[in-house]
Amino acid sequence: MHLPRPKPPRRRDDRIILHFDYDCFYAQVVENRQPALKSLPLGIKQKSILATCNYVARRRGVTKLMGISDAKKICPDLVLVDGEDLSTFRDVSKKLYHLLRSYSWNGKIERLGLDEVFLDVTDIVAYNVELLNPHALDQSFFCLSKLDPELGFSYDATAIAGCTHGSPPPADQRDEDFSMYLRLLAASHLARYLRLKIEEEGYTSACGISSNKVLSKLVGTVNKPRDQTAFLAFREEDIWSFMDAHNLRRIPGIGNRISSVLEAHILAAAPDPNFRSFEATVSAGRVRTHPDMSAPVLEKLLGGPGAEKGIGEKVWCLLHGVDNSPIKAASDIPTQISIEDTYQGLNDMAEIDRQLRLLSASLLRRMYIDLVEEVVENSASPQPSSTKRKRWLAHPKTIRLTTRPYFRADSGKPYNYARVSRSQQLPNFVFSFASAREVLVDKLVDEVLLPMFRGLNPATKDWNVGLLNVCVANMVVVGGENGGIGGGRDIGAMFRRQEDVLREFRVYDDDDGVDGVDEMRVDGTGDDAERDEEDSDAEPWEEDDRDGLECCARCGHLIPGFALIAHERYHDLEPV
Ligand code: DGT
Ligand code: MG
Repeated sequence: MHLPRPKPPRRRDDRIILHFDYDCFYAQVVENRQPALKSLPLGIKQKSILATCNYVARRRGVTKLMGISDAKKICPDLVLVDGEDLSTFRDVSKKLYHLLRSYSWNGKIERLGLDEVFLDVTDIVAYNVELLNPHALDQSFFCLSKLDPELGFSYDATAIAGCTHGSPPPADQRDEDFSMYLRLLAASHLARYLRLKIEEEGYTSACGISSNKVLSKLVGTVNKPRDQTAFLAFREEDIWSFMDAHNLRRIPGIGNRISSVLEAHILAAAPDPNFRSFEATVSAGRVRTHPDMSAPVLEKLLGGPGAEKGIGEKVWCLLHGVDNSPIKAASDIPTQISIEDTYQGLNDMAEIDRQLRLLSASLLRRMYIDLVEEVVENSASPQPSSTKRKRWLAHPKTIRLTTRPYFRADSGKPYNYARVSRSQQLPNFVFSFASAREVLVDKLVDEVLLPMFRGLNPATKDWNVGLLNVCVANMVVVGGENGGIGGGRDIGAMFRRQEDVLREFRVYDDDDGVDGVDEMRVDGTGDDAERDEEDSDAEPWEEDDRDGLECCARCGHLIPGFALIAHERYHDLEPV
């Protein structure tokens, strides 16, 4: 008996999302510092692999994540530059993010890793479509500010900017598809303008333009480097066939675990828990069209303890190119900061101690970069003067130590095998500006990390340490006296404090490294250098404490949606 095919999920087309991905990012950062490298094949080395390589090297057959020795065989004159220190990449990433953010009206901008940015431009695009004059489309003006009608750029609205995937609806058809087409068209010109702004800073990029994250991210890869693609698919079938053609593992949100379970189901085999690859043997289409496939079946296969709530429905939607996840409002504060390194089996306590001190020093350095700001204080009397003072933007509440034993790469053990973690409250002394950084590092290691290490590894010798990871999390935003608007009347700060109090009661998932932000990217050697969970390949669908909060367009504070109107009224009453 044939069961009826389950209903495909409904898609929403009311948003316009841009997805930017900078070309060979680390390589471009290095090239901008040493322009002579631009014309040479360049590889950025991390331990024994290439984190990335420039397009000159790619044309010679070198690929991202290739082993150094293989790359050298293919391209003997490959120039290798060390990319272990991520700080310059982070700085450039932040600069470009702030540039893009300065064009957002609704503050909905999200960074994914160091070189990808989602921007929800629904509002700015809708405003500009309203401005279009059907009799002079070729002389259109894209307005970048509602307040200043002269701020913007001229463009030709008779055609899409850049490449397209799919075809436009018939011009005589004035229906929903046509209005979607106009919005994509306006968005494509905005995307080109923003890409040029990024190029003025020295960075070329690819961009995808569509109505949700998954489609924008995937369509942006169709024409790269240095190009953009608008997804002109108006019929469901066109979206499905676009999605179907992708390798299952290439669908953002479908990681290794999900992909190996689904693959095993389709091929009627047992899942291989050790399998880690960036390719699956089945296409997304094969899973979507499999005779017994549906959201409930996916839930049965993928759900269970530790799995994300509603995972079956989510994957079913993704397979159909449906993704209603929002672009979260921007925040400068990372959800966690973690530093790790891998070793070939440390057994000497003095060396473990030394490594913990190195990791802690890096961690504190990162905390200072990301969580401390300098504020200028003006005093009027007795003589006008200004002084600079440091302040913490947020205090992480938890510190976590993770260790893993060393196994040879060919041991067949999965990356997270025997990984153990322990968390505790981060002591307040680390926030002291009065003590020297080295003193804080020593105190942190002696009083916190070494006892934690002994708790995790009670044996007195033969620890065989393969990985150490130190992470701070559970950020509590500090509502400084000058940090908010108008001192004590800061509603945003009040809600954030409420959020912080509640956050204390949230369960901190000690295992989130297994399938979440901590998941290693693909090289499979276990040789990843310093990792930064904020900057890692966190999936855009990851849970975030800031869900449900909206960004106030005037002060940038995150406010619960229900309180936004009251908050705006508060601004209206504010003395100018
Ligand atoms: P693209 O976008 O194909 O032109 O090239 P990239 O280099 O921008 O590659 P992408 O966008 O996948 O990643 C951005 C940067 O992140 C890249 O320059 C190096 C780093 N990265 C990406 N994947 C990995 C990985 O699996 N391991 C390590 N260590 N670094 C990675
Ligand atoms: Mg890239």
